[in-house]
Amino acid sequence: MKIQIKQKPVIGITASNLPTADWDNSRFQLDRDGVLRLYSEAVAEFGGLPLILPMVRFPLELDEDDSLGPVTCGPGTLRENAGVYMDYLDGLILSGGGDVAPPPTASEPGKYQLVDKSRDIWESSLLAAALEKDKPVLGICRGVQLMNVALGGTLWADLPTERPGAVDHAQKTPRIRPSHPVKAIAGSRLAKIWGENEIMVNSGHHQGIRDVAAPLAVAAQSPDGLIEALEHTSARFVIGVQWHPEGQTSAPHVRSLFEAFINAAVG
Ligand SMILES: [Mn+2]
Repeated sequence: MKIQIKQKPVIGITASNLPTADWDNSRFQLDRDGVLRLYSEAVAEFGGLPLILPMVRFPLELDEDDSLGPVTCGPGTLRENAGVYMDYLDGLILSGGGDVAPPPTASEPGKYQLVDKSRDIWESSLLAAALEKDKPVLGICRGVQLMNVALGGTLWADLPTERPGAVDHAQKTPRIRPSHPVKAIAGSRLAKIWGENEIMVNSGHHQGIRDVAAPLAVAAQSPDGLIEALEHTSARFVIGVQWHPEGQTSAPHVRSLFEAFINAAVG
């Protein structure tokens, strides 16, 4: 499908809270929303209008242990504001980043890296709103993990120590280079998007999908049996991949994935 300028779907891309240099030790200087430009460029390349979503700490849903103090915003809870965002957006990308916060039952919470609970709550709210409004969602790396945890699934906290195998999921080479094969599950939506042949993907994750949340289904696996993609079984288009397609946009399987996502966002 060729997208005309007026049809361009607006795709929200979630951001990480990137700490800046600690120059005056104030939260106003420490908080900065950011995401690699590769995500925006991939959306633009396939006909969408990228829009980076700031991680505003809307009130009333802060954790009790949040030490940042009260935040003054306009009306509505974080969940309600996420709903307004999703009314406006045509699609959502849950981007990569640090680990989703460990569950209270985690035996080794020390294995979790760069945890940001505010971001988890914000992205879970956006996902819930997208599902409610049947807007397309593409989860990337952390994004597929967030999707699984938000809907009731679990993660491997640290693949190298908990599930060592033949496949290196934390490649040392740049993310534009693929490093391990992945195969779509026969009959899955992903298999329809790129066929059932093996594809080569990049891999930069130390956590992985363990138990799959009930509304999701396994859509692809690597040769060591690790789950590499999930898709929602009833939503129109909710897919998460464990690799970084935004770093491989010349690969035919990535092109067909982004085209399918953007076309779903057009409606
Ligand atoms: Mn991998």
